[in-house]
Amino acid sequence: MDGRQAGASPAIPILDVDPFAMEFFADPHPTHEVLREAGPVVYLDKWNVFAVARYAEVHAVLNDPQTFCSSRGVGLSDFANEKPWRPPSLILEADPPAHTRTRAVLSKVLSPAVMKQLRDGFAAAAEAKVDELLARGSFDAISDLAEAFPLSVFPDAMGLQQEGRENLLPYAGLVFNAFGPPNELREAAIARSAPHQAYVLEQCQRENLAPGGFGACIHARVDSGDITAAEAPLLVRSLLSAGLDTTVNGIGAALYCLARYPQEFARLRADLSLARNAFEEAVRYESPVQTFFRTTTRDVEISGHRVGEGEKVLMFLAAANRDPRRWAEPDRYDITRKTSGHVGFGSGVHLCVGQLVARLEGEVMLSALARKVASIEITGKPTRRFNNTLRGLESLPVKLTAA
Ligand code: OVV
Repeated sequence: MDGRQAGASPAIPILDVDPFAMEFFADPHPTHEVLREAGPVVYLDKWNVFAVARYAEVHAVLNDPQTFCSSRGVGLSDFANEKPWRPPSLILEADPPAHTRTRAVLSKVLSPAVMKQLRDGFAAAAEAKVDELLARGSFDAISDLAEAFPLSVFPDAMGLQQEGRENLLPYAGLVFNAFGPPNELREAAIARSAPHQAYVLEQCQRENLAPGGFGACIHARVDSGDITAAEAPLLVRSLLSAGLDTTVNGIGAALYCLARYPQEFARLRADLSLARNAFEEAVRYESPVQTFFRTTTRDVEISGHRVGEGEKVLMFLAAANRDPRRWAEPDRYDITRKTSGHVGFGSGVHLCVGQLVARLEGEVMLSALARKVASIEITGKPTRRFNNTLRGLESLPVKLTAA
């Protein structure tokens, strides 16, 4: 006997890859290829998880939330066995049917009609930021632009007080590190988290959120009976967790792409209507959110390979977004690519509920750059920021030339 039985699933390759190690973060793409080519599903024995890195399987897992649930956590930690580091999110870490009601609330708060009201203000802020940076000439494209622009629009759109906003990026960094394994990144972030958590807890309260903002709009849904008074602060917390660092890294990705591929920046300058797709393609190309986990709710076959109940399945969104089975020239940043179907915002019932805010920020910034800037030159060595879930730079020294 070779240990196999008729009808048994073929062996799942076991890989000695740590996708939460610094060496991996420094250059993940060769290892993404190894993961994709090893098979439709692999096992990573460093963290005892199954993983999918091909587009078809990532898409399939995202679109079967009954089998691949979120309510046991979308990080490595299984909430069925371990106490979560904070009360679970009512949207991210929930499954239908509970998820459906909270999702509907945030979906309305971040709707196309709301984006229409925000657009002119966001566009004016983007133009002012680009004018200011053109006057400086040389600056850091991460701190001075990719962080500064979202910080100039998102906290106001939320309705946050001025005081304490410096806690927002550290809190988000913590949230995204906490999805990872108990490595140094996660443990250090949690160890320093008390002031960041205290700030966010306080700002989620109704009395601290200005009228007209996303936060007040969430609390208003208590009065209409859609959510309870206890649920509202937690839904505000979701926007504070997911609404800033993600767009920082999305805009950072787009800047890094346009700086590295000046021919694509030239194409954007020649046709401003490409701004929105240039941002979308940067989300595909860099995948600011690299990974999420699901947990199996039953024994399941993934492309003919058996996975038992209660197993963590790691989805490599970034690897799916460059799978040559799905994308032509996947490693090329092409602002006219048909980007639809990329999983940089996820897919299925959990598809990013804030994607319209992200796209609005990305579009107005790339449009302002395309109108006002002739060239983006990288003037120093970019350095990488390390996070268990987010991919992005710490620093990108650039020099802009006015159009
Ligand atoms: C998509 C996302 C990331 C991080 C946190 C949350 C959501 C949340 O709902 O808290």
